[in-house]
Amino acid sequence: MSAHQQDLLAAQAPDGVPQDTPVRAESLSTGALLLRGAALAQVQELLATIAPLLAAAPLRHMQTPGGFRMSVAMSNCGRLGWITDRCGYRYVTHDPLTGEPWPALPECLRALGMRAATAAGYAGFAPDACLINCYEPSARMSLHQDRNERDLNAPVVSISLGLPAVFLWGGATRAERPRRVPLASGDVVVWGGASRLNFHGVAALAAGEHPATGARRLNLTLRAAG
Ligand code: MD3
Ligand code: FE
Repeated sequence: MSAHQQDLLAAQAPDGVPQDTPVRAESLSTGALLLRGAALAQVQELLATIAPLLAAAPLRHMQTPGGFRMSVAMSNCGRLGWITDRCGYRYVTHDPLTGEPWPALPECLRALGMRAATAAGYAGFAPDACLINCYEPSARMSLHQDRNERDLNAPVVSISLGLPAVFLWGGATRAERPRRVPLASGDVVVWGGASRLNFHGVAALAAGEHPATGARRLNLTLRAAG
């Protein structure tokens, strides 16, 4: 990682909190950059920030268009939120569960996403949606593409919190056997460019206890959806 990228990421640490774990950047494929530990200094702050949002827009198990209950529980914050139901996958401005607009995108989350995107070469990233995924042991996400966002030139920034997971990183077609990439709490990944439409998923979460989240993994994905 360049000194410039290091500076951008170091700027995320709140005042007085030393970023004692060095951030290492690892290219997963063209356009996809894994920044291990980039949000480590902010794990508690991020969890405290989203707790009240999840009280207003509770995590829920959505239905796929085919009628299956997703094992991952989801909610959103930001101007737009991603949902799935019997009518399909889409972004909506209001939470169908409460009828209210999704909670606003917290500034610390927007800033983290913009810094990570800039460090990965996507300056000008302006997220307007954040999908919050919650995995309990055995929850998984099968291989899929993210293509509901209007501007597919914008990257997706993902932040992992809590229990570790095995991310499944596939190719441009479903036929390509996915690579298994371990993701830990505080890891940030920026997915864009040539890899933006790659198939991907998450293997069934292994049981465990994490000091910050208990028996759960949360994943936040910042997106430019609208
Ligand atoms: C690569 N979530 O919410 S984050 C999803 O860990 C999703 O909860 C997983 O896949 C999770 O759609 C993986 C990493 C991720 C997110 C979006 C992507 C990777 C991506 C979009 C395009 C390419
Ligand atoms: Fe996805």
